[in-house]
Amino acid sequence: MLEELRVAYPDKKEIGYDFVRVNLGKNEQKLPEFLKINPNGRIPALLDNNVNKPVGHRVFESASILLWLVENYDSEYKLSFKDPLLKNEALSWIFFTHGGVGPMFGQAGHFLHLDEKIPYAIKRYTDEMRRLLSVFEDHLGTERTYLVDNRFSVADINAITWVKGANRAGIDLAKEFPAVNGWIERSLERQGVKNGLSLFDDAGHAL
Ligand SMILES: N[C@@H](CCC(=O)N[C@@H](CS)C(=O)NCC(=O)O)C(=O)O
Repeated sequence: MLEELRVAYPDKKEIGYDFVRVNLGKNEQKLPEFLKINPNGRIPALLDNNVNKPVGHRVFESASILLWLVENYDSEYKLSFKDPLLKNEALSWIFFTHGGVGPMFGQAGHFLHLDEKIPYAIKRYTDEMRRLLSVFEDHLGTERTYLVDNRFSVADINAITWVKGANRAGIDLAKEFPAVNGWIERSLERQGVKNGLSLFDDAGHAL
């Protein structure tokens, strides 16, 4: 999101940021100084030093971070919506992704990579991945390029990092979900998305 904002508003100095790597292997996300930013001890988290000076304002939970950024830095609605109906449609997709896609994809990844293979759990969560992907697929169909109003927005940003990882769970997006695949390919062509993703490896770990 920050890289998309930087592309959209190249002259806005306050969009600059420091990317701080948190080593999950060393449990750095549970250290007291990190818990001050996210009391849940998980990444990502944001400390916005442009407000509430000198301490800044903390934001945790990925969707909350994205919404904070568009509400405060997307003054021309280049990645969000002014129209109340479109704004609410975007919120619906953001909640759908945050409450459904994130947790289910996360559980699928957990059970797929566990040394002990538990067939019930793997089937349960990969089936749920497919069900959620089919919701995106049906919505996008042949008419829509992006989730809301046919333009790339915070709703897409919130979803694509999860969805693009479906192939790693053995789901062939191009074959099973062609509309979703087209949406992901279109999104990944964007300079802001490329810049943002260049900070991470394919599995989503910070480089
Ligand atoms: N609902 C949270 C999920 C955050 C989450 O699960 N983060 C993982 C990495 S993707 C994490 O920090 N795991 C380390 C831990 O649980 O200690 C969000 O969207 O921000």
